[in-house]
This record gives sequence, structure tokens and C-alpha cells, in this order.
Amino acid sequence: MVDFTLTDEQKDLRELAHNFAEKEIRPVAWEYDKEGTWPQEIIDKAWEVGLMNTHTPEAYGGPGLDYLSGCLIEEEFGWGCSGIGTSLAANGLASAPVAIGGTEETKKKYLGMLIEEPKLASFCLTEPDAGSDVSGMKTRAVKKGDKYILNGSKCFITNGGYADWFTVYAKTDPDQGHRGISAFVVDGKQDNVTVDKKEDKMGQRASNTATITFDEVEVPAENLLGEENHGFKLAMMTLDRTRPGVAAMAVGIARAAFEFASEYSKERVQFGVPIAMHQAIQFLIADMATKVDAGRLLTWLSAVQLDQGKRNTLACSEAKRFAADSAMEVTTDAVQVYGGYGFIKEYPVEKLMRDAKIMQLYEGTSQIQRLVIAREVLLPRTIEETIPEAEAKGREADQKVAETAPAAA
Ligand code: COS
Repeated sequence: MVDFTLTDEQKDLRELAHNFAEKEIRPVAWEYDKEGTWPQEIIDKAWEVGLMNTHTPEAYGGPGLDYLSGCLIEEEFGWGCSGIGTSLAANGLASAPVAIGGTEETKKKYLGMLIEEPKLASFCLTEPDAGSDVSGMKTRAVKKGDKYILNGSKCFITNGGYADWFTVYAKTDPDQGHRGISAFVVDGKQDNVTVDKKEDKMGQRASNTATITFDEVEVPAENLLGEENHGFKLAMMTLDRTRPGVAAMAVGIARAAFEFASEYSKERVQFGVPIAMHQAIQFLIADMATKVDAGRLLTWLSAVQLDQGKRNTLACSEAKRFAADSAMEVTTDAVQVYGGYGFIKEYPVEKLMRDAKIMQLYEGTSQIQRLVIAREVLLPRTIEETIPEAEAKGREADQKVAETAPAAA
């Protein structure tokens, strides 16, 4: 049975997130965008009301929410301001590899840290010469006794300037390509972990995007996540879990643009009638509405598959690709509906158009998503994953699962 009805708990959560976005995020969003203001007080409030670290399992103090609920929250964040929303959601990206691959002690320590206080963590995968091509990374981790020595630089790190800890990917066997990468948790507050650069961005200007350099950093061997040289797979499993949320945020941006454009089209009069009376504008609005709704359906599918314990690689790449590209199209059309005013900062939609652009870039470009979709469709493969107990809602705990990603139908 296909049933799109949310549970009462999910409806309450969506309402909580919407009210938060409306009262705490929207009123400051355009001002924060202008100044590139770091939204610390909003992070503190979101943490206080329980809208952060939503997937952290109950065993480590978190609410252990399902992935669909996470998407409901992220859509509202995106509707409020995706720059601030990205700052609020990024702990999920850093935490997922810990939840999947960390030892019991690591999970208690690092996931617990984010629950005890409004602290932040960042996911360090990308490097200047390794973006889409993850295996091209140069960061090295060399084992010495009971430690690894970490050297390298990671760029475009969300919340990097404010993170208390990082999940860092590094080569442990440089000759083995993607099979020579390992993942670690690294304490952020150490002298030889430095924040080098805060990026001055086109959009999502309230989020912090930094370069982090690790210089001879000693990482205890127990901070290795999963098995040595299995970090690439951990990164892919992480992205499968976080791309639904990114897609949801893109839906939120598109929805905001659609709402602004619809309202404006009813007020703006040209040729003696509100422009909403002109078919040229009606068609733009109709396509916007369709893209928002279709993006949401794909997003929910990708989250529900996860909640059902299925591998969602195909669905989450479809959702992320479609929702991100749609957000770009919808925000561009919203500017079109506003005409010349749309290009002016005094009006709300140019910010949304700038913010939407990153949705086609971060957590895998739209081209990478197409690559993944094409592979899953043309050469469906069975991938073995070890699903940790806390996450294994619909499966046997701690079992190895070999699965082909299901298609939508
Ligand atoms: N879940 C689990 N394992 C996966 C997986 C998934 N979704 N996707 C791939 N794997 C495994 C494969 O099974 C394969 O395992 P083996 O080593 O046992 O053969 C391994 O990972 C390599 O897979 P693949 O051959 O598909 O890797 P490629 O290097 O050809 O390409 C892409 C992978 C390009 C899709 C990947 O590098 C990618 O997603 N890049 C974008 C990264 C990104 O999103 N960066 C943004 C920064 S993060 S904010």
C-alpha cells in the first residue's frame, strides 16, 4: 500500500520546524546573507528545541528520529534559509560515519558530545584536487604504534571554523585507490589542526565554509571508523543517508521561491490585470508547483527506503539531482516572475537563486548524481553493507546486508 499520510509525531515535528523557520530563521535570513553572519544564537535555539542531531540514536542520548522526519525538518530549514539550515544540519553528515563505523566508546564520546551541548562537527572529505574524484585525495594517515599521524588539507568544509571534531578521510594505503582510504574522528581543538580560510560565497552566506589543515596530528588508533582501508565505502554509505536531507532542503528553497512568486503574481499589475491572470506567468507558476511536489515525492521515497532498511543509492541520487536542479530552475523562474525587481536585493528571490546553486554542487554535483543513477540503472550491483544495530530498524541487528538498490516502482 502506498500511503503518504504522516504520523501525528511527524506532523508535530514538521510544525515545530516550520514555526522555528518562520520565527527564528526567516526574520534574519536576508540580513545574515548580506553580512555573512554566523548564526550561533539560532544554532543554540535549534539545539535547545531538539531540531539538531535528529538521527543520533537514543542509545547515545539522541532522539533517533527516522529519515523521513529528518527530511520534514530539513525542508522547513530550506524554506527558512538554506544557509542557516545547512549550519543546523551539518552535524548529521559528520555523525553518520561515526554512527555506522565507530566503536561503542567513540560513539558515546563524539555523538554524546553533540547531544550534551550545542557543539558542532564537520565532515572532511573534499580536497583542492579531490572533489568528485574522492579517490584522488592526498591527505595521509600513517600508523605508528597505537596512533595514526595525519597530514593534509581539506577544503569546503561546512561549519569547519566552529567544529569541535571532524570526520576525516585519509589515504592509509596510497597505492590502492579507493580501497586505500580510511576514516577517522579527529578532535578539532588541537594546536596542529588549523582553520585556514573562510570562503566568501555566492550563496548560503550564513553558513561557514572553511579549509582545515592537519599537520602531524596524532589520532588514537581507536578513532578509526570501521575497518582500515574501508573509508571510501563508509563515505558512500554516509552520502546515501544524507542526500535525502539535502534534497529536502532543495525542495524547501524551491517552495519558498514558488510561494513568493505566486503571491507577487497576484499583486503585480501589468496590462490592467494582476500578472497571475496572464497565461505566460500561470505556466511558470504551474511548473514551479509541479517541480516542488515531484521533488518532495522523490525525496520522501529515498528517506522511506532507508527507514525500511533498504539501500537507497538510486533513489537518493534521483532525489538529490532532481530537487537540486528543480530548485535552480524554480528560483530562476521566480526571479523571472518578479521581472526587473527580481534582480534587486530589496526583493527576496535573488537570494534564493544564489542559495539554490550550491544544491547542484555540494554532497555530489548533479553530474555525479547522474553517474550514480546511470550505474544503478544500467549495471545494478549488489553491495554489502554492515548496518549498525542502532540504525537497523527494519533489519536484523549488526548483520551484513547484501543488496541491490531498489527502483522506484
Ligand atoms: N554504498 C556502499 N558502497 C558503495 C556505494 C554505496 N552507495 N557506492 C559505491 N560503493 C562501493 C562499491 O561497491 C565499490 O566497492 P569495492 O571496492 O568493493 O569494489 C567501491 O565503493 C567503489 O565504487 P565505485 O566503483 O562506484 O567508485 P568510483 O570511484 O568509480 O566512483 C563516485 C564513485 C564518483 C560515485 C563517488 O566518488 C562519488 O560519489 N563522488 C562524489 C563525492 C561527493 O559527493 N563529494 C561531495 C563532498 S561530500 S560533502
